[in-house]
Amino acid sequence: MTETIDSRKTSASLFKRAKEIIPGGVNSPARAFGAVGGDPIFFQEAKGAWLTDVDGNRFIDYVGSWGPFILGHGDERVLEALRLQLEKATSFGAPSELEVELSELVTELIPGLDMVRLVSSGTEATMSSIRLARGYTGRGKIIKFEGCYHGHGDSFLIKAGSGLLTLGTPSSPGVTPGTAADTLVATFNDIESVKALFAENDGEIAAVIIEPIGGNMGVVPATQEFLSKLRELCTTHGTILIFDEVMTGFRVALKGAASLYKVIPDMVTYGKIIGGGLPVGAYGGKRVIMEVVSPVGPVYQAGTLSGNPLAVVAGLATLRALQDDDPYPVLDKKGEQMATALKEMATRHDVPATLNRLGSMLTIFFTDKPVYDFASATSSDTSFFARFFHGMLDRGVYLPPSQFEAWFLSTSHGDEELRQTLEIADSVLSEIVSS
Ligand code: KE4
Repeated sequence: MTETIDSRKTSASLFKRAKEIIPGGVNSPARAFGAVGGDPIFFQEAKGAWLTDVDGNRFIDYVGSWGPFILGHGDERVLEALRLQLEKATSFGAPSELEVELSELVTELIPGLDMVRLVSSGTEATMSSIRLARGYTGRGKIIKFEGCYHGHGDSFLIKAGSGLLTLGTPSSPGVTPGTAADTLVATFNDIESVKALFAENDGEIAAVIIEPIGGNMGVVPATQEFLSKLRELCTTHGTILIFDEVMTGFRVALKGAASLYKVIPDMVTYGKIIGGGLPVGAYGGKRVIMEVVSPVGPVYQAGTLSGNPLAVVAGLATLRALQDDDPYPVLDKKGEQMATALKEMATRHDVPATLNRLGSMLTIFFTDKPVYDFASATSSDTSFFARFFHGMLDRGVYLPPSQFEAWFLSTSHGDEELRQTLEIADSVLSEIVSS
């Protein structure tokens, strides 16, 4: 399938309308094509590994709504759960059995997780987790890592990844100097940079928050040694270690990154897959910490639609399907196949490329350097990525519109989708290098 898609006129006219009433015409800057140029595409349908845009063009989808659709779009088990729930109630603003079931399932699955609080987004989960860590420890500072993204909470918009990198600035105006001063930034995979911050701020650090497998500077896994030493350092200093698994939770393994690295954090945050494509986030941890959250303890956190039945049944159906299917070995094999083939074809076309992957999330960095932190990730040729992105898009493959994001494979990406994707990637690389 190397013919290019024919028309985007409906997308273009929708984008024109959208820009009049929505900033940038998008409800999240990550969708705005800021890093790759051109106009975002408007979609109308999705099924399995495929998207259909408003002009009827079809695309193989490697964004998967930024991670939730590990089972592909519209898994029948999720749809059936939603259909049944729709007829009963979508939200009560009061407790329901369903949120107890989802919370029980997550705490049963995840090592070291005694209690969770359900919220409506990953940002709410991470914001709440650091407020709780501050309330529990009585300390004010946090450590994050350059290139990691933890949602748009003020404390995190300092040297962050994901959409911020598409705007050319890793920090945001509007964050007060006082807030920024409480966020210390270390270098990913560099334990000495963390030790230095602890030495300079001894007794003041409430939490270290990290994506155990970075996904927002592109895929950059932490090394085993780094994560193990980070655990030791936090334990020594009485600092809460938070794994932000909004992206990696239930993505890289059913029991998350903690089960892969055998490193147990004090708290963990979730989003994306836990809601099966509907708005659910969660934060949780050891009982002694979680019981500081209101109404049991004094740390306040609340939410109108937290744990709402409609979103929760989508998450429950997704997690139960993952338990039943155990798709992780197959997803890992698909990811390996894709990464190996991309690396081979880049080499054949004499294109510098580094492939980072963990399970079904991967990134091709157009650099000849190994990528193990933010600085090495940003050595990539982002203009080359932009050309590659549009070449793929024009031929019906929808990649994340930024060098600094993860591609997501799902159980719906079959041999045919992988074959078509690789055939198209080969022709796009060939066209770029010969132009
Ligand atoms: P949300 O508030 O977007 O649900 O979650 C924020 C978040 C927190 N932590 C991690 C590790 C995340 O990856 C995210 C959100 N991920 C980005 C994509 N890399 C969401 C895309 C967007 O912002 O539109």
